[in-house]
Amino acid sequence: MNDRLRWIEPPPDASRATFAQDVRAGLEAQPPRLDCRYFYDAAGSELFEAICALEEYYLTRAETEILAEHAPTIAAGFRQPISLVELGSGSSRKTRLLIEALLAAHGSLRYVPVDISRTMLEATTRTLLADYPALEIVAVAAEYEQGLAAVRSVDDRPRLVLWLGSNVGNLHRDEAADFLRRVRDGLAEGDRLLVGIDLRKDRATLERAYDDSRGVTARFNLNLLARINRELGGDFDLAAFRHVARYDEVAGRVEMYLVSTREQMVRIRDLDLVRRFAAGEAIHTENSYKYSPAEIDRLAAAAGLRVEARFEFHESVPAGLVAAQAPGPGERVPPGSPVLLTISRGRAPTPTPVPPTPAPTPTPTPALAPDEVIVPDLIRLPEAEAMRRITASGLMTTYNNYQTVDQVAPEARAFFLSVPPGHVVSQIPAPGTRVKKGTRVHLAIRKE
Ligand code: AVI
Repeated sequence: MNDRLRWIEPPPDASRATFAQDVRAGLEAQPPRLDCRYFYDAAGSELFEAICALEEYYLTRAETEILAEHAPTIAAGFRQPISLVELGSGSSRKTRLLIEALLAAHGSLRYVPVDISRTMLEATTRTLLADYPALEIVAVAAEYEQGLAAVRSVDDRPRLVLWLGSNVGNLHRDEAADFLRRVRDGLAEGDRLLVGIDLRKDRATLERAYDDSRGVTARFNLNLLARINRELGGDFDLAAFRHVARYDEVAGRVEMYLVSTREQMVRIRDLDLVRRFAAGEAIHTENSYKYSPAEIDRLAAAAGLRVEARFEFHESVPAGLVAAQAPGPGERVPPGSPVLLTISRGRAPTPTPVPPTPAPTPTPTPALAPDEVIVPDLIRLPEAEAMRRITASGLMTTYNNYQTVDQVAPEARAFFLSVPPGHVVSQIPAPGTRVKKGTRVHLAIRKE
């Protein structure tokens, strides 16, 4: 027992039942998917820590350097002891920089780490309490939703809410805005929000970061299947699935897949489920969205937030350069405005035109079930021809999205402009994806 530590957590059975339901729904879906929230059991959290230490995974390094540089300034923005709430706290390693700055500024601090890995939280809280005698911890072993409730319940001090590590990137853009709006709704006058967002950048840097040379990210991805084996009595053969990470520059996201290397049957005992995988069939396991500065402004606006300051990391300019600040230093702002600070790496984009993204699965034409088809490659086709091919393939058309160049991130513009107006610039599902007949194919068309 420690009177400086309090726990908030949901009943364990509820989370196991949700895991089982989500795995069933994801594997029965076409194309199959698994939710990236489930990466983080004890083994997955450790693998994620190993990813953060990789040279190729620049995100952690960039954020750490920014915090090292700016933690004292951020702490000085509060005049009294605060609650530091961290959504998705993991090892809290980077957060120590802020914890130290806040303790130095105010003498005491309440830290509210929210993480779905109870094991990781236990280890983290133990060392933090030992290292910082003036620290009080309310540990929330839960998902973000319960974390949000905890944010609201810890309400007798001003709050700084942290959402670091580009965790925002694992939500679709509209989900990210909804989530930030709910965070904002839980904030009171004078509270602040600090969000770590990864900028769009060149494909090579991104694909290296998500498919590292030591295969740590591959093990992290495959651990999801190992977890299903451990917790739900699955019999996935991990050697028969391959890790794939690819950057879709139009959508601005890195997608991760586990691709079946051969035709195989997988049984999951506790779900009473048998699933056939064709050779080349891909399970979609994660999206990691990247943002342009304009997209960050749109995200903040959609969440009812205003960007007060951005700290960008440039590889060529070390240690957390302030690239832009709005409003500028010394400007007056209405008291109590919720604040979004954006931290990122901001490396100059590579201005090379990028060819359309290849399909995640180099499908060696697996035997298709009678109700299945492979999505054709429609990129660069005239809209009418693309629509004709969709219906000819047994798929369905849907409303298309017409884009102008100013709606596209700067990094994707060269590719966008290489496609004639009225032609397809992106499609969902991606070419080569195996889907049920009748699946709707959504196209983005260059408008002008
Ligand atoms: C936790 N999240 C922000 C990481 C990311 O970059 O999307 C998870 C990750 N996936 C592969 N590598 C790291």
